Amino acid sequence: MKRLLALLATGASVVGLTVLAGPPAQAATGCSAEYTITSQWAGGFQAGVKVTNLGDPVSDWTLGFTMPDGGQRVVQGWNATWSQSGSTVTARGVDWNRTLATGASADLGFVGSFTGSNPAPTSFSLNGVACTGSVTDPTDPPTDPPATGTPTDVNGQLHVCGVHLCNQYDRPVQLRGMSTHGIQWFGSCYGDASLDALADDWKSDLLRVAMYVQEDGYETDPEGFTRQVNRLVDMAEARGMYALIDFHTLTPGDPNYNLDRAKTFFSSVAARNADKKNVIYEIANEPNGVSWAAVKNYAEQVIPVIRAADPDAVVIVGTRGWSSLGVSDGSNESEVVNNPVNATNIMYAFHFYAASHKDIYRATVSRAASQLPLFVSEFGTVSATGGGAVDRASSIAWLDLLDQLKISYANWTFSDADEGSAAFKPGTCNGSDFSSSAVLTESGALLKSRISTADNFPTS
Ligand code: IDC
Repeated sequence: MKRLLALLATGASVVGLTVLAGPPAQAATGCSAEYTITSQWAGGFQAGVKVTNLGDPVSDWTLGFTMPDGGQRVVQGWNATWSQSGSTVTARGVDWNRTLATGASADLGFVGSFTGSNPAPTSFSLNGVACTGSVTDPTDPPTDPPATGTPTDVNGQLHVCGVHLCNQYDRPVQLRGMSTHGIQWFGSCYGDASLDALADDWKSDLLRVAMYVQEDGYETDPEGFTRQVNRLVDMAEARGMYALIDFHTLTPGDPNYNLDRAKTFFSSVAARNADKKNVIYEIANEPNGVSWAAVKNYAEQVIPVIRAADPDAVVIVGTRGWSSLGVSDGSNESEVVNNPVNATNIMYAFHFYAASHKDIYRATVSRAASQLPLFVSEFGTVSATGGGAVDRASSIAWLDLLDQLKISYANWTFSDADEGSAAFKPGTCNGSDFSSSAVLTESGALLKSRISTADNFPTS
């Protein structure tokens, strides 16, 4: 267990340093706060605060702390409403973390600026009560050693259990990975070298294979695209990654337009891949301009085709309003909760683009997650156009929320497209370097740092 004072003495601005506020030997009374500087650059830094409620449950909370150096300012924060007055910083819980049971934690963070030194904050308090408690040092060795082996070795055939994705031990897991761009355009990004990097360096759990149906995709060459998808399924399998077969309908938005194509495609890929354990089927990328009833009708015709060939695979169903659970069409998750697809072992897709979709969407996911099995089969760190700047604060708020809820995700895109959502700089896929930091965009660097952390896959 680390001690705040001892660590402060060693220099709290060291990148990656974790300190605990409060003398750990004291009996737990109210709260503990754990402050970590995750990165630091000239004049700026990013920090995380993990606050744990050690007292009675709270339904609303405000965290306070003091910045000891006059030049330290919170610039932009996430997972709380942040404000600063002089050296006093306050962070108030938001919809999805406002309630904290005894022992529960909330992870918040911010980007800050500083002028002098950048010492760790002091005087953490929760609802006015000093955080004098202690928590187990996260760097202590875990009692259960992490499972060894690839994601598919450890987890085997997946299935839906309650609102979660569960592994072969019937325990919830979160898969974190990347989506291809349209394989009709970016085939050169999906060879042995890039997929080795995805599995070995990124430690990705999954590859989403985005097979557009229109826009020069499947409809132009059904057999050729089916072969390409199967090839990528095999390449993912060889590297121990799950493969999400995405029937990437987008325009037109009514999936029923492609119903016959979907039946042909899925009966083929489901039969061919039935014995594999690494395949998940996503039957309609982003329904739009169409009712939930129409999407449900489509799902109830396509799912039996898959089940007939591959009975045990998980199937993901797109939702209304570009897979926003209806929110982008002025609706919400209740239309699905009240009228779910008549099938088992399915999940519902939720997509977001962090610069466009913020608190209302996050609140929807945090509400819906206790009622519907959700899978974020596509999201971007930028705007819904796929371009523009990375919205770092919103992206981190989203990723923290998905981690907390154990919702699996795939990021758009593992490609070198000339747009902000791409992980690689333009031209990368013409070369052979997919591993160095020089080939990553800002979005790619952020996602690689999130996806490559150790998985938590229970094995008993
Ligand atoms: C975008 C691509 C872009 C392409 C466009 C049209 O990034 O290069 O020109 O599609 O095909 C989605 C879709 C996804 C979009 C992405 C960004 O699922 O196909 O990709 N997006 O606009 N939904 C919301 C955003």
